[in-house]
Amino acid sequence: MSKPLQAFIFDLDGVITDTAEYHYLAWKKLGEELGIPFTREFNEELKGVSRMDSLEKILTLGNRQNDFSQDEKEALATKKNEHYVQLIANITPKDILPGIKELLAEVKAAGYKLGLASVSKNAFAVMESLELKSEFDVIVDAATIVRGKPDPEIFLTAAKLLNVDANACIGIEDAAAGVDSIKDAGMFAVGVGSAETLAKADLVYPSTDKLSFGEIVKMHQEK
Ligand code: B16
Ligand code: MG
Repeated sequence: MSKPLQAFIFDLDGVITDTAEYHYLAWKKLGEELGIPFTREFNEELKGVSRMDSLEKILTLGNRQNDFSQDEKEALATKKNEHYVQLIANITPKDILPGIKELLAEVKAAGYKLGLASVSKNAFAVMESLELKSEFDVIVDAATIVRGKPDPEIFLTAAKLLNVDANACIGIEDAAAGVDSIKDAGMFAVGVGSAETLAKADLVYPSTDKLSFGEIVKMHQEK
């Protein structure tokens, strides 16, 4: 049996807002510039993965992992980030995905704590643009952790800072690497996206507007 529920920990990109699409477009542009085109299917492997690890995966796909020095790789990652920063420049609260505001309100009304676990170095800026920063009790981003998803460190750090046990937490993710991180942290995992890609999650919804607070709480309790 799980401990009585105490907290919800949300992923950012692809759960709270559709920046997962912007990461995809920015990497795709860099990939094309390098002569390494890739599909949306391959992009699933990049979701939730840190900037440098994503670059390594793309270079490996193009068999170019040994073609660049560390400095050149840093420059490529910076270039991707410049594409990405342009794409997120005009984000406003209107870009919060359907159903998320309602879910956040239900979580708070029920007295549960609220955490954010994003490996993005742009997480604070995006949360500010969405005007959501002050809603969260804790925000854990790339600056706070050493190991990115799928390592459990980011979700465990969020639970620690919220002062709650891992199995009293629900983690919500759109990425397979993120679901692995939640499960290895010992939490209940809610996936948003394809049931096939997110097979390790305890509960999967096809999109954010289908997230059901009542069902999630009930399923966590029964686990
Ligand atoms: P940045 P999340 C992750 O954020 C994204 O899913 C992933 O695509 C991105 O590469 C990573 O952040 C790093 O982002 O380049 O902005 O530091 O899903 O953990 O909120
Ligand atoms: Mg994500």
